[in-house]
Amino acid sequence: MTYFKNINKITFEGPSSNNPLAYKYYNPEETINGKRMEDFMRFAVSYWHTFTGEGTDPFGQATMVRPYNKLSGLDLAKARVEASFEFFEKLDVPYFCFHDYDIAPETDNLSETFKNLDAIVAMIKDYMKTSKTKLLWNTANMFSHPRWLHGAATAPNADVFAYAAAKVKKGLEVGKELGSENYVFWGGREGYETLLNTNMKLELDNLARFFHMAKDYANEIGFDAQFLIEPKPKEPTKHQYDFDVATGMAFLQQYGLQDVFKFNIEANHATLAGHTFEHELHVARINGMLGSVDANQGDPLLGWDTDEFPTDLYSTTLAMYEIIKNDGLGTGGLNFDAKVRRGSFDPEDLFHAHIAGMDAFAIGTKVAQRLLEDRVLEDFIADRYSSFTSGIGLDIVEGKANFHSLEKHALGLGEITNKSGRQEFLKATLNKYILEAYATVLK
Ligand code: XLS
Ligand code: CA
Ligand code: CA
Repeated sequence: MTYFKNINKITFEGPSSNNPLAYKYYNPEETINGKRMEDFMRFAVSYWHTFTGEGTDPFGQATMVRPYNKLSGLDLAKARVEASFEFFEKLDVPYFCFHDYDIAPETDNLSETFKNLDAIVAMIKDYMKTSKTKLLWNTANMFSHPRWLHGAATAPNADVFAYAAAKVKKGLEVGKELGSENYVFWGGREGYETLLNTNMKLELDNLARFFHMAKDYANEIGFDAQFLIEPKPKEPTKHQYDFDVATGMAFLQQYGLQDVFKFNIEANHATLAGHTFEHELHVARINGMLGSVDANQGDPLLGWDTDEFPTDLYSTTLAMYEIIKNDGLGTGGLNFDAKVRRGSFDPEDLFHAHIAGMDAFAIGTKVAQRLLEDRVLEDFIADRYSSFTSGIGLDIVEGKANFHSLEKHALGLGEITNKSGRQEFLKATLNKYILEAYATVLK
């Protein structure tokens, strides 16, 4: 059966194309940083928003028109698999991601849930034999069902902890079966609402115990995927334990897990934490912990996780600047953890949304690559810190200075002269590069 009937394979037609169902800037064959764009960007479709999401919000019912809407249970799950592989092929996308709960129905009986999962995983494996689309990461949904209302690995109830362990154990087996390149741990409800009823120390100790057990089991079964923590500051709990990259790093170091994990950084989670997307990417990068990216964007007027498709070229440019400086994402990729708006309910909107996101990142990549080639920010920053390359500055950096030598230096100084940070000039330069990229691309 064909699910997306009026849509042909999406191809690169270039910026002058007026075909809405074509890539204008994303050319999988073009070279970025010595790699084909497809291999460098490693775009992924997220199963939950694209195939499982129904368009509900706290005030309204489902709006999405989908060809499999009338089905339920395992029939629905199977139809979604068929539709998803048709979608991957038509979009020509190299990766996808899912939660266990997205692909197969959960019941109140764990063995039954596992059986459902086995049936769908077998079907996906079959499809993957003839598809180019691979699994970027899988994860376990431990936040939707009421059993997780107080958390999973940080729940105050040991039975819930055990249930969570069983789910992740299965998730690691599924990841291995499907050749997943990463395994994601997003905090879900791992956080708290009020200290009046919370033993934070025990909850954090338990979370670390859980992660160690997960790694032990992955090693035991020979599943060598990169483990990723996905920080988020709030929502669903008021205080999420994996607030941001810096908080996550402190936790990993405290519990001896720093070599086990890298970070999966989501744009909308960064802004919820009061950071920019590029701040989170930068903190992870300079610490060698940038693993993968959930590519989306929030809405500055709304204070929650809106998971919009990324179209802001400043954001994609500055994100790709970090990613190119990181020499790509290794086993990670750019996963569209993004959903079409409630009002964009046609199946065709799923294509428009992904095309918009992929083109926005392709433009960002081109601009970032030029900025780096011309060493626009690099040279400016090097000059700004040049006082640390000789004299007393070099002594500081090389560990040769102490408070005696620094006092002596300071006493010999006249008035100190500072240099301008030239922020407005640099922003104008960024504008120039974005506009020039268009001009070159368009000519
Ligand atoms: C929710 C998260 C979630 C993770 C995977 O806000 O983004 O979807 O990416 O569990
Ligand atoms: Ca995410
Ligand atoms: Ca999100």
